[in-house]
Parts: sequence; C-alpha cells; structure tokens
Amino acid sequence: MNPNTKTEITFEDFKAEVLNDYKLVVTSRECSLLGRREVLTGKAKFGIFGDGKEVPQIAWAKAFENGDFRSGYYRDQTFMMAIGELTIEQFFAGLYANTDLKEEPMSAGRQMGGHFSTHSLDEHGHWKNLTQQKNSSADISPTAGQMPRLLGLAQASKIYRNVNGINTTNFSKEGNEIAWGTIGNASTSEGLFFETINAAGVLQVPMVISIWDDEYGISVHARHQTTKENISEILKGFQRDENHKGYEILRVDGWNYPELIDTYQRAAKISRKEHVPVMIHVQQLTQPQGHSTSGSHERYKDNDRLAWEAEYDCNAQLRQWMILNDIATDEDLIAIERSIKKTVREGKKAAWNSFINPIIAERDEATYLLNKLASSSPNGVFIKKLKNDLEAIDEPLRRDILSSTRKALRYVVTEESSEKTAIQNWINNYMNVVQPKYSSHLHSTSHLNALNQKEVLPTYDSNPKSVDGRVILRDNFDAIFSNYPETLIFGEDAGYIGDVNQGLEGLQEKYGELRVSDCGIREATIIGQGIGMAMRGLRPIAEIQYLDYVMYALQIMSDDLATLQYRTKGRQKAPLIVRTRGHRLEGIWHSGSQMGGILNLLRGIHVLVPRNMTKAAGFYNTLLDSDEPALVVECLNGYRLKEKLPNNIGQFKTPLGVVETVREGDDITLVSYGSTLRLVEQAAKELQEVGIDAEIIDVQSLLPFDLNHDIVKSIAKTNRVMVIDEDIEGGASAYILDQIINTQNAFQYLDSQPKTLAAKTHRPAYGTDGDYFSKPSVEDIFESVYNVMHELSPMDFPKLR
Ligand SMILES: Cc1ncc(C[n+]2csc(CCOP(=O)(O)OP(=O)(O)O)c2C)c(N)n1
Ligand SMILES: [Mg+2]
Repeated sequence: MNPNTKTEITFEDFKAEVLNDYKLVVTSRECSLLGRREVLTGKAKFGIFGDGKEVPQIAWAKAFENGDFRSGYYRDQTFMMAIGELTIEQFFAGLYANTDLKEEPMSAGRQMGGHFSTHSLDEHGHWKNLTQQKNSSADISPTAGQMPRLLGLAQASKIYRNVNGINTTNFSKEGNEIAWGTIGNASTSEGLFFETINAAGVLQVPMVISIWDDEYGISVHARHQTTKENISEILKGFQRDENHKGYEILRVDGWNYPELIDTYQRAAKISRKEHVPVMIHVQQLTQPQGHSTSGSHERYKDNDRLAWEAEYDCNAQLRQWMILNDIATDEDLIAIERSIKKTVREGKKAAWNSFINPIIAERDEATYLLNKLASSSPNGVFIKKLKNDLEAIDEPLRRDILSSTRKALRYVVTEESSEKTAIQNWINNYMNVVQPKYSSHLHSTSHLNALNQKEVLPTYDSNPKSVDGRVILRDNFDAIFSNYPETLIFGEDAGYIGDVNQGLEGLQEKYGELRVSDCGIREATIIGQGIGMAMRGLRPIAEIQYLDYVMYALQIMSDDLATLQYRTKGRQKAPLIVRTRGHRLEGIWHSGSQMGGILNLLRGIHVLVPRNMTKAAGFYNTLLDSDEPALVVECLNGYRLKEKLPNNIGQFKTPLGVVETVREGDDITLVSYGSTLRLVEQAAKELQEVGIDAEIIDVQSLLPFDLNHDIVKSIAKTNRVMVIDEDIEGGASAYILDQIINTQNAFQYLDSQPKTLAAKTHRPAYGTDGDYFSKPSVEDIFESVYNVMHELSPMDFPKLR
C-alpha cells in the first residue's frame, strides 16, 4: 500500500521501492566509511557519522511531508539524503569545511560535518515557501540542545491551526505540519530533554521525537545514563489514556525494516491529525565505527557486544530480509554495493576538487606575487624560501597562503617597490574577500535588519496624562497584538493575570489563551517555544519572569538563538523577542544585573536596556518591524513610576545602537543605563551644587553599542569619563569602557584616568541597606565623580574623607 495515496502497489513497485531504500542506506554507510578515512588521512579535521542508524531514518523519511520540520542531531545523514537535502558531494563538502554555500548548503563550512539544515530564507533573507519543501532546523552540537526549539516548531502548527487572521501562505497548511525530533539515548539524560517532553505533553503539539538507542553515549553505557536503562520504560507515565491527554509512546527495533515503516506511519497519522505528541523509542541500534573519529569503540565494548552489533547492524538485517523475501539475490546486492562504492568515491573526489581547486588558484596567485617580490628584493632568498615552502604544500589552506604572504612583508619592510605594493594590495584584498567567509551573518543582512529601523519619537497631547509605566507597556502590547496577528506572548504568569507587573493586564481576555499564555516554570523551553515558532514565521515574545532566571535559558539563547543566522550563513532566522525585567529590586535573586555574562554569551542577539517603559515599548515596536532576535530588560523598579502617556502608542520606535544624552554638562561624561541611570541623575543634581557639571549619557542599547560614537564626542568636550553600572566590576562596565577606549578611540581626549564604578563582587544583599551596601548608591556616585575632580584640582575640590 502506498501510505500517501492509499492505493495498492504491485509487488514489482514494492521491490523497486525497497531496492531504492537499500541503495540509500548503502550509500549513506559508504559515506560514513569513507568519511572516517578522510579524517584519518588528514583531509578533514573531524568526523561524526550516521552509520548504524540508517534504516529507521528511511522509515522516518517516508512519513515526513512538505512543510514538516526536523530538529535533530549529528546521526541523521541518511534521513537528509532520503528527503533529497544531502548529496554525496555535499556530505563531503561539509567534512572538508567548504565555505561555498552552493557546495556546502548546511553551514558553508562553519559547522563540522553532520550538522544539518535546509534553507528557509533566500539569498536576500526573504522567507521561502516552507510548505513546499522539507525543512530541517539547523543542528547544534550541545546534546539535547535541539529539544527546546523542537517544541516551538511543533507549537507553530497548533497556532496556525487555531489562531485566525495570520497569513499562513509560506508557513502552514492548516497546522498539519509535524515537528520531528531525534536524540541519542544518552542525551535523554539532559534536563532539556525532560523539560521539553513534559512541556509538549502539556501543550499537546504535533511533535514526534525519535530516540536513537544504541545503548551508549560515547563510552558510557546506558546503566550510567538512564534509570532501568530504558527511557521509554521510565516515561510510561506520559502515555495518554481515555481520561488523560499525554503521549503516544511507541517502541520498535531499529533493524526491523517493515515494523519501522509501520511505526512511523502510525506516528505521523496520530500526530498530524490529532496534534498529539508521539515518542518513538528506536532500540537495538549500533555504531559500526564507534562514536566519532576521536577514538575506537573497541576500548569500551566487549567482544560479545561487538559481535552482536555486527549481526544486528540495521543495514545487514535489511539485506538479509530482502534476500529472505525474494526482493533481491545476494548477487544482485553485491553488484549494487560495488556500484555504490564507486559512486561514493567519485562524489568524494568531486567534493575534494571543488574544495581544493579554488584554494590552489589562490595559492598560485600568492606564489606568483611572492616570486616577483623575491626577484625585486635584496632579501629575495628568504622570500623565495617562503614561496617554495608554500608551493610544496599538496593540500594548501588559506592559512598557509596568508601566513607566507604576511611573513614576506617583514623582509621588505624598509623597501619601496611596485612588487611590494602589489603583494600588500593583494593581501588586503584577499583578507577582505576571505574573512567574511568565516565572519559574516552574525546578524540579519536583509532589509529588515533592526539597524535599518528609524527612530519615531513618542508624541504627546498638550496636557498628557501621567500614568504608571506599566500602563504604557500594556497599551503598547495591546496595539501590537491588534496590529500584528502573528505576534504572541507567553511566560510564567503572563496569561491569566497579565504578568507579575500587569504589563499584559486584560490582554488574554481580549486576544485569547493561545496568544497570551501562561507557561510552566521552565525557562529554557519558553525560549525554545520562541525559537521554534519564530523559525516558522510567527512573531513570538517569550517572557522570562526575572532577569536572574535568564540564567536557566542562557545556554539555549547562546548556543541556539544567538548562532542561528551565523551558523546557516543567513539561511535561517528566529526573530524572537525575549522580554524580561531586572536590575535592582530585592535580594540575591531579584536584583541581579548579570549583564557582563549576558553580553559575553549573546553576541548575535541585540541586548537592550531601556531606562523607562516608554523606551521599552519603543524597542518592542522597532523589533517587530525587524527580523532579528533581541533581549529587552525592563527596569524591575520602574513599573509604578509615572511617565507621560504618548498619543502614538504602538507607533513610536526606539532605535537600536543609539545613546541618549539625558543631561548636558562640561566637566565629566557619566555613562550608565537602566535603573542605575536614575541614581546617576540624582547624583548629577547634587554634584551641580558643588560646582561639578556632569554630562549624562544613557547607553540604552548594549548590543549594538553607540553606533554613532556619540560618547567619544562627549568626552572630546569633557575630557573625562566614568561608567556607572550595577553589574560587578569587570562586567558590563568593562565592556562599555572597552568600547569607548578601543572602538571609539577616546584615549586621545582623556585628561583624567577613565573610571568605572560597579557593584560589590558579591551578589546583592536583601533589604534597603543590603542594596545600599551592594550596589552603587547616589553617595558612591557623587564621591567617585568628586574624587576625579579632586585629583584634578585639589584646591577647588578639597578631600571629602
Ligand atoms: C552538552 C554536551 N555535553 C557533552 C557533549 C559531548 N558529546 C557529544 S556526543 C555525546 C554522546 C551522545 O550520546 P547519545 O546521545 O547516545 O548519541 P549517540 O552519539 O550515541 O548517537 C557526548 C557526551 C556535547 N556535545 N554536549
Ligand atoms: Mg547513544
């Protein structure tokens, strides 16, 4: 029976299909075997392959339809081949790290082989029609890191099926798409796995998770990984029944071809139609070549296990089954295997040539120029040696080319010649061309890049109402939800009560539980929901209740969200907005301001720190008209502070990477942001009373940072700078100072030592005094600034204490 058309097929057709499947699994295996050799002979650096997992992936591919999404890991090469998204040449191009996206469409060589993806965006960054292609979200290496996003990919189908008014053309056909996950047995030990499994059971989304169980995680056996050594056994409680929603849990042996096909068809039917999550525990899989090219499995598997693995190798079992069922003879299969060996070898060769030939051409340019330089220089012998050494490299890399040419310049440093100019120009040009191959696309390069969004100022009636800051946010979210049907917000307490600070008050009632929703306490998968849904065209706003708890989600934001554009060279995006609130309030876990850690880990995500709710609302409006991810940190102590109510709610936009001078002065530039800014403003007033005229700059946007270099312009006037921040020393203040000194080159203007004033190294203590003795106070700021002036002019500013 053809599962798609439900029509009967002839035995001949059936045979042809099985033979095709066999060809594919043999091709995939041959790639793995040859891939390992390429690493061992030094042509590639590292290899991790899909051998031993081929047959289940064939069954899975048969159930995978256009519009569906994969979120998996490095064992899935056979599946990618089966859905037509990975050729032999591309497999090897990945292994060699070919930087040409046409040759290596997974990541243009940025990720090690075995990290798969498809293109959701065209070369201009515009969405392709995802319903007409088979989709794979881009893999990451951290085990179970594929799980949080899987949840969001599945939830998108639920939103598309049930929320009216969204333009679904490119993304969904009535929410019929399944998000298919894969994970290794050992990686199910990760918290992210359990968190995702629970959340998908609660949310009831069309997610099918396959667990490839080979009993090992590198060398560590299941007895050290999983209670009862059996993940589906211990997850039995998730099984749905007549009275309770839950999972459909299926088990199948990974070498049993007909049962695998049946299992995957059943799983797809349940999940696609009913939006029920399904777990398929695929047992008895093997690793014919061990875990990766880093070592051999003979070190940790005994002879019995190795013999069992040889017998139950899924490809060998399929082969035997085909012979037993008269689908092919041994001779037929030997012929097929031979011919595939040859095809794979040829594909490998072609991939190597298209990797190495452009580099050899580049090397030839370099040796030509080196040769000319050598003939024109008194130091020619040394340059000649560099040239000869470079020429002698059989498989040159770009590093070799640059290393030789850059070193050559040292020999001619005192000379002037056209040959020298030629090679200087060549190196500069070469670096301009080559560096982006490794560094481009950290951010969106489409016309929707957030930096293209122009500022729109809030406007006010002549007598504006003064309201609590949270009212401005609430009214602005209201405008957002009514203007953009594809937006949705979710988080702990974000639904029914409208968030802990009432910034979403009444909005669930107005826009429904799917768009304004409560979540379990599970920050990593809240972010995962956002990543997955954003990858399928929705505009999620994921709320993390407090900045302190971003820590739980920081790993997935850093590893997955922040790297997505970069690791796909701009072919996937997740314009997720993460909303949180932080900075000083109370105690160790409600007044954290770990901005230094965030800045270090989230390059690729915009990090915005508005000082009030009007600014924050403006950032949301900017971000929704752009296609990039961002973290917005609202001031936890600002929701009840009064702000003027703008009359263009939903329209005004705060630009990214633009600072604001909130007070002008001549003596010193004070740079700060967020809640601390209010203290700096107060200190500036008091400093004025003793004759110190401070200029205050609100950074507002930490990433990107002051793109117009306005801070250095201020320092050119005041000749002094202090950065004030409630993060610890060496945290965000060090980052800001580095930007000012190194990027903005402020050193030349400084007449006093540049200073930072930060919080104490310990976490902030509870209570008003705890705050006073933990974070910079108005007096601390006053005295620090005063001391700068004292050092400058002790007569005018005598010692305070
Ligand atoms: C968070 C994290 N920890 C450790 C590793 C190193 N590592 C890579 S694969 C692996 C074992 C995974 O085993 P399993 O999930 O069973 O998948 P298999 O390789 O057996 O298919 C480990 C420990 C990693 N990539 N990420
Ligand atoms: Mg395993």
